Amino acid sequence: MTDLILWGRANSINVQKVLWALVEVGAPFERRDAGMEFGVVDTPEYRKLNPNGRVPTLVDGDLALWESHAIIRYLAAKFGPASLYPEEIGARALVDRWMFWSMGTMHPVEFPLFFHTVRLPPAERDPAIAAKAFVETCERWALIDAHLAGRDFIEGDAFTLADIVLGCSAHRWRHIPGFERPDFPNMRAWYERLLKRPGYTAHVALPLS
Ligand SMILES: N[C@@H](CCC(=O)N[C@@H](CS)C(=O)NCC(=O)O)C(=O)O
Repeated sequence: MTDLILWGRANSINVQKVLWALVEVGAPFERRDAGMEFGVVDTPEYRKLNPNGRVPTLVDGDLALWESHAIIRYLAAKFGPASLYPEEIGARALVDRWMFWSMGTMHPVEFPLFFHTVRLPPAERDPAIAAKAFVETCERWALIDAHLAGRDFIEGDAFTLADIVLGCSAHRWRHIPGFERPDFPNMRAWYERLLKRPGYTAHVALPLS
């Protein structure tokens, strides 16, 4: 069997989602650096795989797939376990809503927070942008904290793709420097549960860079 090839630098949050999912599904893969300081993404060869010139891209034989959430759904469907992305349509829709929420509601505020505290060179960081984004991320984590009351994972007893996409955001948020975070006890307990998963500690729960 040809191993899967994952293109993307290891410190990209969207690459990390795929790396973690690959560990959860137990599929062999090879990761190749691309993006930011590694370049590659503007080459004609890479643009044939992913015309966006972004990472991640997963190559599985003749299939080249981009968009991290499409990729992890593909991995769950192909390799299982079924609990990762439930087949029952209601249960699946509950996971889907968090995957859309993660991209459409959390990402637009976590992105400026991360860039203006960690990713941009210090001279280019704007503390006012970071401060506003921090408040907005707190509002969103408060919602997650309330939702997690009485639940081990985002959608109940079983670990799903919703935990992967939000778990990647949670690690970043909990380690952004320079802010005093509210204590969200349900969110903290869930984060500690995620830290028991080898894919999380290997690929996501790492120093921010
Ligand atoms: N919605 C896309 C976003 C892809 C994206 O913007 N990736 C970022 C990294 S998280 C990227 O390619 N940045 C430019 C680079 O690394 O060169 C996904 O989830 O895959």
